[in-house]
Amino acid sequence: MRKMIRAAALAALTLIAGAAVQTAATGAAHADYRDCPDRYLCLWGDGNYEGRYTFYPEGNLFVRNIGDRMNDLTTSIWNRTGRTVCFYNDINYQGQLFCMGAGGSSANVGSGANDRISSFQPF
Ligand SMILES: [Ca+2]
Repeated sequence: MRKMIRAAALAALTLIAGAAVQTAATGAAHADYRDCPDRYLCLWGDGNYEGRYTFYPEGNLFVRNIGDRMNDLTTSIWNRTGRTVCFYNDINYQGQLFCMGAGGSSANVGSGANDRISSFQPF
């Protein structure tokens, strides 16, 4: 029961976030790799492309602050864009963690980068 209430609250927050940031798709749970659209960069809060998520279209890959909802929470990534994307520990592209080539994916970004991403940009 407690879990259901939390899910409902997160869904409500997602609606608010969706209204504020129309370029990025976000959600609380139940997204997996099949929900990541072609030409999008997709980030998930849990391993194996599960949990909370945020999806960014290829034309909107300069994200200097990922925002409170996903800050320091990313564990898995699928880069379906045609660009290499580099990820950073801090906002404003500071403290590079790693870069992922076009079409790359990682079910778990590893202990050095897990739950650290705060910004990213394409190259
Ligand atoms: Ca960070």
